[in-house]
Amino acid sequence: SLYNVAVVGATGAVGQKIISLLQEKKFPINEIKLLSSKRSAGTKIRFNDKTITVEEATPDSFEGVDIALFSAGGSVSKQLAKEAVKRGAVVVDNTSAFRMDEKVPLVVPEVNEEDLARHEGIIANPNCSTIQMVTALKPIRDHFGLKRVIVSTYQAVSGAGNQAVEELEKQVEQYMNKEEMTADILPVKGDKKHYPIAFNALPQIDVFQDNGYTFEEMKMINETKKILHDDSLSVAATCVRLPFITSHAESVYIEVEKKGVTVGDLWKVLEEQPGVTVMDDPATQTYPTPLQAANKEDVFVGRVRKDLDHEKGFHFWVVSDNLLKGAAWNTVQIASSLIQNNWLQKK
Ligand code: 11C
Repeated sequence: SLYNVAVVGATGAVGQKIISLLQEKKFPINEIKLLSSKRSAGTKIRFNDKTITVEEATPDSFEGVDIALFSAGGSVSKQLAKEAVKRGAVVVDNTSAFRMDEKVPLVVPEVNEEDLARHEGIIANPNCSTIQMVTALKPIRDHFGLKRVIVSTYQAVSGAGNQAVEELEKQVEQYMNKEEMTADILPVKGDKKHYPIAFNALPQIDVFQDNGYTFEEMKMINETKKILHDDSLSVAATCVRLPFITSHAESVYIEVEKKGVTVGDLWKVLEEQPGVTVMDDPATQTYPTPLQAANKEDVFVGRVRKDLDHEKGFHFWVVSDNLLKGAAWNTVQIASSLIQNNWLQKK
């Protein structure tokens, strides 16, 4: 059968990718509604050879909608997701608004697809940097157990939205013209201070929490435990923004439970994991990079090494397109899984 689908945040960085994927994957659509803030309403977008005008999202926009894909920021989701559910839609939400809500499944289909079965109308899509890490951790944890994760991220500017990308491009021009670089958006649009991202590295993604970690770091910590169903897992994160446009990279240190695990063992289970591609050969300088991973759906893993001091410790490098597996592709996978498994009906 065919479904009525709404995309909320249709003109944003993630919304645009969702619209492309729905076409490319031939998602079973009867009617599509493209919704946005008042500011972007009126924009025209091509969809399957038709021109569709973006409308302002209001509670009544969701009448008759079966599946609503939200990526317009947390405040829009908080305002409208429940309104959509009230009107019969199932919501897949790309923001942090509901992720830690106990009743809301937080899902990466290759990791915890079965959690979708118990949704009550809203399903949360995890943060991009969490998604790519747990996709790589999943087979390792299943085969060898997992005690501890320490991650440092190298995150792309598109994670902060289209305006942040424009800011980077402007700063590069300013730098080349020997002008002073101006910054109004990064590290965080609403925060008090702004620093140039061009030719720089910013160890702040999202706002600071009382414990000294940023919200992005706490998202990685809390979401990883929720997705893997393991509150006893030790997770620490340092999240850093770098001046490239697409794909987040991560340096991950793990400690497994089992003794005697080798790098070859990790390669084998990672190669067998759906959604993961191993690119790892020092002899040929083979490893994933943000440019190579851009526009691809997979999570790429390389540089797998055994720790030199800790018998159960390993290091590796994970790269994935933050707007695809990190956001739009994971969202579309969730929507497809709901249909294929007959899980659209809420519990
Ligand atoms: C970034 N990870 O790169 C963020 C973007 O919670 O969905 C995704 C924010 C979120 O800035």
